[in-house]
Amino acid sequence: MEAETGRVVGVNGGANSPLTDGFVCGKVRNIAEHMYGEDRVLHPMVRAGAKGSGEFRRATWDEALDLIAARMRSARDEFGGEAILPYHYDGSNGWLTGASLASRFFRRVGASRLLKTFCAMPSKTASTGLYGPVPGTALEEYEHAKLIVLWGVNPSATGIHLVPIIQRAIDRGAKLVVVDPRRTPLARRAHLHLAPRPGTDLVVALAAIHAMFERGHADLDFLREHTVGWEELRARASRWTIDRAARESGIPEAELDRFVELYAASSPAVVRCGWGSERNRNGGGATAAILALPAVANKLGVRGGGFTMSNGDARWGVSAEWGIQAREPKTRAVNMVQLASALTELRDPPVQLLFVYNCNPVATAPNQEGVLRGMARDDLFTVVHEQVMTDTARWADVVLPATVFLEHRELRRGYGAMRMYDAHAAATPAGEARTNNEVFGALIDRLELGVAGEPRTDDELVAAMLAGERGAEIRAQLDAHGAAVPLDGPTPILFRDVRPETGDGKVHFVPAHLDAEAPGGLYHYREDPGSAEFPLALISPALASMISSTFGQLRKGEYPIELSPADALARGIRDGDLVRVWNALGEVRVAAKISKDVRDGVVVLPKGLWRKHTRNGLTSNALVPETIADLGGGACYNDARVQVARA
Ligand SMILES: Nc1nc2c(c(=O)[nH]1)N[C@H]1C(S)=C(S)[C@@H](COP(=O)(O)OP(=O)(O)OC[C@H]3O[C@@H](n4cnc5c(=O)[nH]c(N)nc54)[C@H](O)[C@@H]3O)O[C@H]1N2
Ligand SMILES: Nc1nc2c(c(=O)[nH]1)N[C@H]1C(S)=C(S)[C@@H](COP(=O)(O)OP(=O)(O)OC[C@H]3O[C@@H](n4cnc5c(=O)[nH]c(N)nc54)[C@H](O)[C@@H]3O)O[C@H]1N2
Ligand SMILES: [Mo]
Repeated sequence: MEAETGRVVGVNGGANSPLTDGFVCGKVRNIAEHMYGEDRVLHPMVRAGAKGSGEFRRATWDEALDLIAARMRSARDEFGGEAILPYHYDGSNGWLTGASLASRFFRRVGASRLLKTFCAMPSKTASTGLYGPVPGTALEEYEHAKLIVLWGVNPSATGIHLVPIIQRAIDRGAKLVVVDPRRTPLARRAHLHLAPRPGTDLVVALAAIHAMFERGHADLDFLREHTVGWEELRARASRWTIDRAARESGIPEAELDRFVELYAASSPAVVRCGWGSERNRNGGGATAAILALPAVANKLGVRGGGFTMSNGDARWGVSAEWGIQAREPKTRAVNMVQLASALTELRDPPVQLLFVYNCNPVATAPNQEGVLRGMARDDLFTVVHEQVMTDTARWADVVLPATVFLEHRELRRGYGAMRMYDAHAAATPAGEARTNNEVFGALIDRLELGVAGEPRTDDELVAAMLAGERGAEIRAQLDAHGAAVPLDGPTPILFRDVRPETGDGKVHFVPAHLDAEAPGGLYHYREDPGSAEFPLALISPALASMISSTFGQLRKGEYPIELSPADALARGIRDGDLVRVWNALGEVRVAAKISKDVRDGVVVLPKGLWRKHTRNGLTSNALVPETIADLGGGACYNDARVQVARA
C-alpha cells in the first residue's frame, strides 16, 4: 500500500498471506475511484427535500449528532427503546467496524435486536449443528486434492484466490465437479457439471448419500465409531433414489451416477460448499446434506480432503465481544430479511427510528418495493452512515459520512483464509468522514450511556479484544508477521488435528435442535415455489466487479437479465429486447441477454445492482419474497419465481 500525503494513489497485494500471494482483485485495485469519486459522502447532511429526493443540506457533525440524539430520546420516551431499529450486516467489516461500540450503544439503548440473516445463517446453522464450530479445509490445501467439488460457489467472481490453486490441482491430475445452475467459468473447465434447478441441492445430496449406502461406499466403521444419527440420516435419504432426485433436480440420471462413483473412488476429495445453495427454502437442509457426504464416505482426516464452508469458525481464543462490554438485552428481535414488513407492519411499537450502517438494504434486502414504502413513511426517522450516496442513503433524514477501510484501523479475519490482520489506517479520511466507533462513541456520550474506564478508542478496543495470554500471542504474531493464525494453526485437518466440537467429538447427522427448527424436520424437502403463472426461477449471483452492492455507484449503464435460448424462443424474446420480469410482488424492466450458460427454467439478474441499473429503478430484490429458509432464518433470494415477456 502506498500512502502519500494521506491520499491513496494505488493498492497492491501484500506478501503476508500465502493465499492471496501478492495478488489483489480488480475491485480493490480501483479503490481510489470509490474513495475520491463524485458519489463520496464528505460531510454530514440533513434532508432538505422530500424523502428519497436526494436533496440535502450540509450540516456540522454537532448539529447532526444532536438531532439524532434528540430523535432517539423522543422515540424511546414515547414508544420505548424497541422503536429504534439498528440495521447492518457487516459483510465486509471486521471486529472494529462490525460491532464494538455500535453493539454497546444499541444494547444499552434497549433497541430492537436485529437478526443478521442476509447470508450464511442457514449454512452456519447446519455446519455447526453437524460438526460444531470447527474450521473447514484450508483453501491452500486444495492443491493436494484428487477431486474438488464446487457446490453452489463461483470462485471466479467471489473468491478469486482459489482459482489458481484449483488450476494447480487440475494440472496435477485432480478432477473438478461443479454443481451450479449456471455454466460458470470453472464449470467450463470441470470434468462434470451438474446443473440443478435452484433449491434442489438437498435432494441431490440426499440421493448421493443414499447411493453411497446402497452401493457399499459408506464407511460403516467410521460411521459407527465417530458419528451419531447415521442410521436416521440413511433412512431419511432413502426416499431419494437417483432417478427420483434426477427428476426433481433436472440433472440427468447418468450424471448423478457419475458423481457418486467419482466421489466414492477419489481421495483426497474436498467439497467447497458455497452460498448459492443456501439461499432458498431448503438451504439449511441442503448444506447439512452436502456436508454430511464427506463423513458418510469418510473423506476426512487426510490432507486435501474434507470440506470447507465458511472458515470463520476457526478457533481464535479471543472474542470481539470483549470489546463490547454490554449485555445483550432480551428485546424484540427483527429478522433483517423482513425489513419491509418491519417498517410497514410492525406495531407495539412501530419502528420510529432506523439506523443503517455497513449496509445498503434498498439494494440488498428482499421485497424492495416494500422497503421503499417503509422508508417513505413520514413518521420514520432514518439515519444512514455511509461512504457513498447509496440508494438507501438517498432516503435518509440524516446522512453521516463514513470512513473507507483504508482510512481506519480494522481487526479482521479472512472469510476464506484462516488468518487475522490488524490493519492500520493508510490514508487520511476524506472530507469529514468518521469511523463507526467515533460515531457511536459520540452517541454513547450524548445519551449518557457510557461507563467510566471501558475501552473507547480503536486502540483500547483492540487491546480489549486481544486480552489475556492468547491475545498476547496473537499480538506477537501480528507484530512479527503482519498476520496471526488460529489456535489450531492455519491448515488444521478435521479428524486428524481437530475433532468435531459437538460435546462428544462426533459428527451429529440429525441434531435435535436442527430437527426441531426445520419445517417438517431436518432434510425435509419443500417443493419448488413456482407455478404455471410464474414458472421461472430468478437467481441473483454475485458480480466480479462489485461486493454485493458496494462499488455499484462506479458501474455505468443498465444490466441485462440472462435467460436460456429455449426460454427466450418460447417467449419470442430476442437478444437485446426490453423485457418485463414480474411476479405478485413487483416488476423489473431490463434488456434480455440470451445465454447458453443458463439452464432452462432459470433467469439471472445479479445481486447488488443499484436502482439506476434497470429501466424502471427496481432490481431483482423487487421480486424476492421475505420468506425465510428452513434453518437460521436465512434469506431465500433464489426462491423468486417470475414470468418474463417482451415489454
Ligand atoms: N466479487 C465479489 N466477491 C464476493 C461477493 C460479491 O458480491 N462480489 N460477495 C461476497 C459474499 S457477501 C458472499 S456471501 C460470497 C458468496 O459467494 P458465492 O456463494 O460463490 O456466490 P453466489 O454468486 O451468491 O453463488 C454462487 C453460485 O451459486 C449458484 N446458485 C444459485 N442458486 C443455486 C442453487 O440453488 N444451487 C446451486 N448448487 N447453486 C446455485 C449461482 O449460479 C452462483 O454461480 O462471496 C463474497 N465474495
Ligand atoms: N437479490 C439478492 N440480494 C442479495 C443477495 C443475493 O444473493 N441476491 N446476497 C446477499 C448477501 S450474500 C449479502 S452478504 C448482502 C450484503 O448486503 P449489504 O449488507 O447491504 O452489503 P453491501 O451491499 O456490501 O453494502 C455495504 C455498505 O456498507 C458501507 N460500508 C462499508 N464499510 C463501512 C464502514 O466501515 N462504516 C459504514 N458506516 N459503512 C460502511 C458500504 O459503503 C456499502 O454501501 O446482500 C444480500 N443481497
Ligand atoms: Mo454474503
